[in-house]
Amino acid sequence: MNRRWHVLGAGSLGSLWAARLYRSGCDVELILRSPQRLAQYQQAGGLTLTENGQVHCYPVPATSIDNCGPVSLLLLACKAYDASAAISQLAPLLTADAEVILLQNGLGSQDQVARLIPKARCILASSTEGAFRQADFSTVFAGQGHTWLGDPQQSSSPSWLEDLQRAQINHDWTEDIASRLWRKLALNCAINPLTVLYDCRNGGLLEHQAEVASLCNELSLLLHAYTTPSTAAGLHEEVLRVITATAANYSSMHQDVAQKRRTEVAYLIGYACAGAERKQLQLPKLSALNSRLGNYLAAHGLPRH
Ligand code: NAD
Ligand code: KPL
Repeated sequence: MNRRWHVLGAGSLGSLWAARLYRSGCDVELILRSPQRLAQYQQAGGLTLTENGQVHCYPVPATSIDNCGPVSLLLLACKAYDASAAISQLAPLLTADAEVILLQNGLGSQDQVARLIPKARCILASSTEGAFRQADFSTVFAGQGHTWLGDPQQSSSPSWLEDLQRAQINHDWTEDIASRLWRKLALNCAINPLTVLYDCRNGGLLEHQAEVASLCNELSLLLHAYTTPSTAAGLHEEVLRVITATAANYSSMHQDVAQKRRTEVAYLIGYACAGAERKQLQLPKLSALNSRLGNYLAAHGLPRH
């Protein structure tokens, strides 16, 4: 089918998606934030992707936001805290039947975006793929994973899933994407803030098992309040499994802090604490952790939110 993919955000995941879609024969155009950024991209000659030790450069076509034509299928691949501003810039370009895939981690940004583009179909994504930027327009595909996609408003699956299949982007369509996002959020809340505060790899949390267990207890209560009982089941066991399986890795939040990058804390533990408050749930350990983390970030010159 003759459809054009637009990908906003030539960062880690945006580049990973754009390169794979492009090489599978899809019509893809990257949207860069300015003509200057476009000139830098053109000088680089395309997106470089390192995968299993092999390096390839893909000359994916690109445009800047001010020169972009109509957008009917968009992958929004920026950080959660940039999503609203990015979609506000693009909103005038969206066609009447536009579909927008929201690839942000955590929760909260998806609702903010959806409110700004009420006529578009917003598809939510939750991904366990791992990629990082080696240099400008150069990305390393670091961890195979899976992406779940779904639309809380409409259960029918979109026809462009066939493009993901062809591009070998591992994915599944789910009718309960909200529960997937909540579960991932709970997992991230149980692991990431503690790795920052103890300045350790994920495996370092095995020395703080009581703290992890009491957090999982509270996070399970939160999942019960917002999702189905099966979404809350076995959270502590899964958290221990992930800590063990990723023992040698630094969590994404730890990496952000170590590189002095803003974190997505407002969309992770910040969102969890606000959700608890909305339901009048007392989650003292989670709330104390959020305060400690906020103080730590501020002391390191990073935004608390
Ligand atoms: P990233 O910082 O590498 O890339 C984001 C890109 O968006 C940057 O290049 C930035 O310049 C661009 N951008 C921001 N605002 C823009 C605008 N208005 N116009 C044009 N470009 C704009 O981030 P990432 O690692 O790709 O993460 C994206 C989302 O995916 C995050 O929510 C992250 O938590 C989630 N995620 C990432 C990974 C991973 O391995 N990288 C895995 C799972 C989930
Ligand atoms: O997703 C993660 C992250 O680092 O953001 C894991 C590895 C699951 C830790 O929470």
